[in-house]
Amino acid sequence: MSSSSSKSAGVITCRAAVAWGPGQPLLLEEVEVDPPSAMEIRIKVVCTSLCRSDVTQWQSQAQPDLFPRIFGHEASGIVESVGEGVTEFQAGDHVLTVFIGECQSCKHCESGKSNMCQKLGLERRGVMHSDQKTRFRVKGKPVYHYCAVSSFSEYTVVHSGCAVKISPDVRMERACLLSCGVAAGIGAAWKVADISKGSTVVIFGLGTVGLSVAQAAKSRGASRIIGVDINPEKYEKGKVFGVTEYINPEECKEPVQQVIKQITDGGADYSFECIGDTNIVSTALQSCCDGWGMTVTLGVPKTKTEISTHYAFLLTGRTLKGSLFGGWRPKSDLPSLVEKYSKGEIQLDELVTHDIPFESINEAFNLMKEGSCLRCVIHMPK
Ligand code: COD
Ligand code: ZN
Repeated sequence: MSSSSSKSAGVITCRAAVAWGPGQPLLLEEVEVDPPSAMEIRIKVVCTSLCRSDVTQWQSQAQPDLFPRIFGHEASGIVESVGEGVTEFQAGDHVLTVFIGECQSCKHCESGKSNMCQKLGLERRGVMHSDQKTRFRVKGKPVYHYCAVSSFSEYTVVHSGCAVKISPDVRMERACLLSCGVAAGIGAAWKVADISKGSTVVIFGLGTVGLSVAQAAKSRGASRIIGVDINPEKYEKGKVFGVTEYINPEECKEPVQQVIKQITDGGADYSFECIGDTNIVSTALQSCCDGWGMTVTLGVPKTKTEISTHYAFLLTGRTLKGSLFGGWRPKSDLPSLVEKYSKGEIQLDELVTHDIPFESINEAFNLMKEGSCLRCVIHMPK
């Protein structure tokens, strides 16, 4: 346990990075963390990486009532204690947190076709799934959660369905990337699109998510992986993950979809939206070919939430497919991704541009706002 935390009557007092309002710098505050309720576990967070959606939600003015709030959802940690009824975990287990759970008993979990768990789906109201309450307090006030994970705290409570056990041999300071963005990118390519050998792939946005699509497309034997990004610095990094060609839409004389159609003889086999801009969905759809072209969306929209496109793009046989967390069911599927990382079959280390101590967490937010990082891994005190 860290020197700054203490235990009493089941409540742990420790430090958390608290956001007091949209876009306001996080303050390291002393918070109280409740013991885990039934079917929940309390975790000592070891490492947590900053995901674009933490920043998007922190900046958003859409839910001003959900402050003070603790963000963070890409995390690795060690189980500190378990609530009533938990048999899957025990204190000392190493885990990854996940922002969509798998209850393994609802219609979707039982279908084997979906990761849209009806009980532990994406939590947007800043509370725990089971009782719509929070497990944190600061200065006597409840602190809202984010995605029912809230990993920017030395300790956090999650539902046992929102954590996945990993081997103690796995590097916690890198495996946390598989909690969200990297797994989402790999799943979109392997599970949702199911890219076949020799395919032509276009990726809009070469952040961590887009680069994860690229590495997964490369491993499937895609013949061309075209990266589209307004930041020219992304091409060098892209090459490391298999990007074979780069297009900067701001330097194109024609709309980027026209350029792509020209260089691919009528459009790519697959395109992926990894920017979080709903306007790009139509661009991506127009960049893939008639007949079998497929566009997969991964981005969580930053502003406008509606999409619009000409119906002709569907009439001509293209498919528009949505995805969340790459279609992975966390408990059923994530362990095999962790194993692939351990065997060197998935690149994570190359996506980490900064290792940052917890005290400097605002630096990670600044780097992501400026677009000058891929993943920043935040290290909690030992
Ligand atoms: N044209 C081309 N490229 C652009 C444009 C544009 N108009 N605008 C921005 N870009 C580039 C940026 O230069 C950057 O390189 C890239 O797009 C975006 O990358 P990042 O680093 O900002 O973000 P990522 O890669 O971490 O991914 C962010 C998504 C926007 C895809 C985000 O929605 C996400 O993480 N989605 C997948 C994970 C998920 O399912 N999350 C749900 C709950 S957390
Ligand atoms: Zn995320």
